[in-house]
This record gives sequence, C-alpha cells and structure tokens, in this order.
Amino acid sequence: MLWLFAFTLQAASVSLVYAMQHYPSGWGHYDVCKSQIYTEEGLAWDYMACQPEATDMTKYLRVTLDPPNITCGDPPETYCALENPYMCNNECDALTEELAHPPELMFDFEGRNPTTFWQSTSWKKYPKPLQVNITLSWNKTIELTDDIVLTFESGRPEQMVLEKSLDYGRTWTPYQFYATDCLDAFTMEPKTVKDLTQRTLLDIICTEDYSRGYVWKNDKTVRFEIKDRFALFAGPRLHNMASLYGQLDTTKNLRDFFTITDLRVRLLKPATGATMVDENNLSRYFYAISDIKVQGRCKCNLHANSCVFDKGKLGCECEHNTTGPDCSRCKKHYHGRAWSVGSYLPIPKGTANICDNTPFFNKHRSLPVLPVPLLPFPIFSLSFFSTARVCDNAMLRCQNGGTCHHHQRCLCSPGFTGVLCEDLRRCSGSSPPTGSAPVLAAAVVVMFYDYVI
Ligand SMILES: [Ca+2]
Repeated sequence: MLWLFAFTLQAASVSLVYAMQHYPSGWGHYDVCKSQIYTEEGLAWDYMACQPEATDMTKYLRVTLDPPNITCGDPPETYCALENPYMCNNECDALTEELAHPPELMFDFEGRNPTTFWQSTSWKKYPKPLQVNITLSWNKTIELTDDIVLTFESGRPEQMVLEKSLDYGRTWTPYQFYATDCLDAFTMEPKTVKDLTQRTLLDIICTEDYSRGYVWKNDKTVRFEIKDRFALFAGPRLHNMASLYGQLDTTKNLRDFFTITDLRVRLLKPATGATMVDENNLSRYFYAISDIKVQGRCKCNLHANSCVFDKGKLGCECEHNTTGPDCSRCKKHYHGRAWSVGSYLPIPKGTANICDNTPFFNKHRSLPVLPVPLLPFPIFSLSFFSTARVCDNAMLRCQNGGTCHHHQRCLCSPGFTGVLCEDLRRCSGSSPPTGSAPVLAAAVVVMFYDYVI
C-alpha cells in the first residue's frame, strides 16, 4: 500500500509564515527553511536552519522479535496471575482474534478498555532464561525528542536493557540498564537520571526505579528519560533551549546520543514477584507490553522542515540545495562549497549553511553546466568560470538586465549573448570568451549535455 504522509505542511507562502513568526526569547522554532525578503535590489531568498516537527515515531517503525516464535498463542496457552497462581483466566490463542496478542498491539491506539497488548509465551522452559529482543527499526536516522515509555501489562521485567543503534542495526550500544538489583544483574551501582550532571550526561546507568514487582501494580511503565537529560542544559522546564541547542551544535557526541536508527528492548528476566521461581506454576511468568511510546523527528541535518513516509520509508524533503534521506550531501552541481550541517545558532533562525554552485560555469539554459575539474585543458580564461554565481542568495544579483532563473542561474536580457549576465562584461556584448574556447565549448557541450539542469 502506498503511503504518503507529510509530517508538516509546507507553508504555502513561506514569506507570510515568516512574517508571522514570533520567537520567544531563547527559543528557536526552526520550522521554516527559507523566506523571501526585499533588498535594495529586489526580492531575494533568506535561508535559515529548519527541522521537521517532532511526532509519534511508532507509526513508521518495523518491529521484529527474537526469537521469532516467542509470541504466545501457538499453541494456545492459559496464563495465571503473578500474584495469584490459582487465577488462571488469561488465555492466548493466535488463531482467535480476541485472544491473540501480536506485536503490533504495542503500537495501536491506546485508551481502549481493556487494553490491547503483545504477550510472550510463558517461562515453560525454566530454568533456561526467558529472553526476548524487541527491535524497532526506522530505516532512517531519527532524533529523539521525548522520553521512551514502555507500558507493561504483565509485571515489569526484573532485568532489562534498552539499546540503540545508529547504523541500521549493525552495532548496538546500551542506553540504559534496568534491574531490581543492578549490582547482582549487571555489576553496576544503581543510579537514577537525577544522579547525572552535564558532565556525565552521556554515562550509561543502571536504574532500579522501574523494576519493582507486582506489589506496585500501578507502576507499569519503564522509561528512558530524554527530557530529564535535556533539562541538564535547558533547565527544569526546558525554558532555556538556547543553551541546549548551543550544546547540540558544538558537541557531536551529545547530538549523536539522542540520534538513532533502531531501538532494541532486551527483556532478560520476567517479573517473578518473589525471590524463588515457583516451578509448579511457570505459566505465571511471561512478558506483556501494552504500549511503547517513541517521540522524535527525522534527522535532516537542519536542511528540511518536512519528512515524508513513502513506500514504507521515511525521507527528508531536502531544501538548501541538499539531497539524500538525511539531506547529508549537496545536490548535483551544488558542490560550490563542502556540505555542512545547518546550525541552531544564532538563535532563533540559526544558520542554513546551504550548498551552492559557485564554482560551476552557469550560462544560458541552452548551454550546459560544466564542472570545472572535468575540463581537459586550462584553455578558457579563468574569469570565464570563476564569476559564475547562484542568484538564489540574498547577496547576489543578476546584473545588466539579467533575470534570475529557477533561483539558480542568471538569464541575460534579450540582445545580450554573454554567458554570465551577472558579470557585467559578459552581458555587455556578443563576444564569447577568448582563445579557442568556442570550439572546445562546442565539443564539451556534446560531452556534458546531460549536465543541463
Ligand atoms: Ca496497545
């Protein structure tokens, strides 16, 4: 099925939207990539850093379980309550819709009563560990913007690890360890997110906050606290985002910390509710998860303000003459300067760091655009190439009656045959460049005709 979904509606008129922006002090919205402005010489584009709006990322993930046959119901099974081994009315049957508990029920709309949930098989093979990996894959780099929250229908696991991957699942690093006893489970001192400081923010901790057993039945959630970590820089109510953005800009490790392509929940030991496992009632022990929340945004390197989900894949709608799923390279013919990530600074508009085509030879649309390094001999006079500029920039204009075409190159006014009408000399007459340039140009026109935009 074809899906096409835009996270944010592109503004019909960016200039209008820009005119209506009201930036609270110290906060950047970064929801507009460019805006038309009036200058002494007419309309021009003003560029700014931009990013898609944060959204519910669970709509766009693929979930895989390992082992694959760990979901309950095949064959059908009856479960008992953890707190009461004689209360065995939880039935799981994969072939009966009302009794099946497939993985997608971790991501459906919540608010139903009763809740819907995924459930594992029970710990039938005790003492062999009952372990399950739940992998969430986006096939796209995304940036987390809020806490990851898992809601358990069963007791919360006694041991669990949350892991992340930044390379599509090839390598994994832990985000956080969870255990009823951190020393015993992972030989780590128990800590909480409150123990972290700006200096230790990237430390991986083991916490006992989310692993208490069935006695605390109302405590069903397990969190990875993103906002508490943001707050170390931005203040308790995230009122000083300028400080956070400044840090994200200058500290790649920090930015990468909140960036993922995949998440993996490693369930290592189910809730037992007691120190001893009751071997006569192993159907009391299993995992069940009703909901997983992951809020984030596509990583577009501050070069896009929308991200689309098309043919099952997320991709940034790149601006600033960038391209690629993450806008992480310059478009063809726009390698005038090295690609660079946009910057949150200065707040509130940031710096776009657009790709441009400065060193390329742009001329009339009937002639090709030639990358300078491909030219066989230095026959052309240097000025012939070096003055080519993009007009898609507030600082540059098409001079001598030239008009800006597609925000990319200048077209000369009728009667001028010069190749670079932003260069006064080229637009002032009909003489082509000196030397044997015309002959060679004709040859290269054929070779590089495909380069015409
Ligand atoms: Ca659910």
